[in-house]
Amino acid sequence: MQVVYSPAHLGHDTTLETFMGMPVPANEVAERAERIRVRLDEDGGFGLVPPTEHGEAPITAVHDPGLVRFLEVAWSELRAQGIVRPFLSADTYPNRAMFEGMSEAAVAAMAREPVHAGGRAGFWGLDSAAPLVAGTFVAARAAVDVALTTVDLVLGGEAAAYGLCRPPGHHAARSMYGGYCFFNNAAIAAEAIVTATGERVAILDVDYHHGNGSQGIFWRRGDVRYVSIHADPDTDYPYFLGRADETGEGDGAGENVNLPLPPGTGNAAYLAAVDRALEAIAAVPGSVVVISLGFDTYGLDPIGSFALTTDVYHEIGRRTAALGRRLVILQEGGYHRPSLGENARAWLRGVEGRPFDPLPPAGFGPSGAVAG
Ligand code: SP5
Ligand code: ZN
Repeated sequence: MQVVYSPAHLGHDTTLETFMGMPVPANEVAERAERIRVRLDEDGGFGLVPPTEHGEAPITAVHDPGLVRFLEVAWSELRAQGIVRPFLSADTYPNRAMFEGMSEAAVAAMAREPVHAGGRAGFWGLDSAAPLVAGTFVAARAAVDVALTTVDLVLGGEAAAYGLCRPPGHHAARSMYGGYCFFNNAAIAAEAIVTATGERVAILDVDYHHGNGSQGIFWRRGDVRYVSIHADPDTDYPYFLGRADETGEGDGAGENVNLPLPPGTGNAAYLAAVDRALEAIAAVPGSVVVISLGFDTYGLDPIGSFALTTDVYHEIGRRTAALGRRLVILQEGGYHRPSLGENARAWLRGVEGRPFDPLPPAGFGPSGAVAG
């Protein structure tokens, strides 16, 4: 299988994020993508290809141009305003209750983008855990090109291809970044596939977290079905979306399928949810599925509570390929760094119908794997 990768992600060199007001070591770090790249290289069955540039038009097909401009200038503006920080994080968010009692017209007129960098980050951002640094915009643009090049490979005839996107994307909505995500790589890919083929497209989101951004972008759309298996938002980020009764509206009524699972979910219950998700995808026409692939469902993940094992990723990949559709597989989350490469290798070998033979731990490989 072809793996699309760009070293531009290294510029998004996060070391800290905030969690409930405290600086903590960043979870979404460059080492994640490097671990996966090195491990797939050690496997020997994957070919690495660079992305090609696709420009801004596919991004503004799903995102507000104002979000794109903000992300482009956010770091330089922070510096220009003399605010010394290792990363940009919001000061104040426009909580919906701030505008309570005001008419929609009054809110639209008054809730506008401020000048202060911490206010602008609040205007466009969902949460304080998505650190923005000097290289973030270039990295996020490259992640979109990775996703769109993966689409090109599949529309060009590959049965499946894998885009090693970093930063991830599924929390980014039309006019909002957050949750370690800046541009919604999977949504941009799905939109590009609809435009290129005229077919219906399904997104299967198996990251631990609900992909609120993908759900929102396609909420009223009849041509993109969003199916997600994730931790119950009662207990997990993003808290305010992801419940089973969110099914879409208008042309999108019934096209949004949320399968929330409780903390502690293990292999058997997860696989049962995978079967339900695959049924929901098989029920609609179309030849291409976009996968939002996260490994934060792994038992050792530092921010997840599920208990999946590496061999189950192989089985999920196998069952997903058994749909008989072409797969655009895009990396989302997964934060237990030592297992990321092996879990990706298991999933992708499952898709290819190759058996899963575990490799020795990272650090002992022939190609100078990342130590630790
Ligand atoms: C793409 C993706 O996986 N984004 C996840 C964003 C999660 N952001 C909130 C992280 C909250 C971490 N909670 C840690 C609890 C540890 N006990
Ligand atoms: Zn996640």
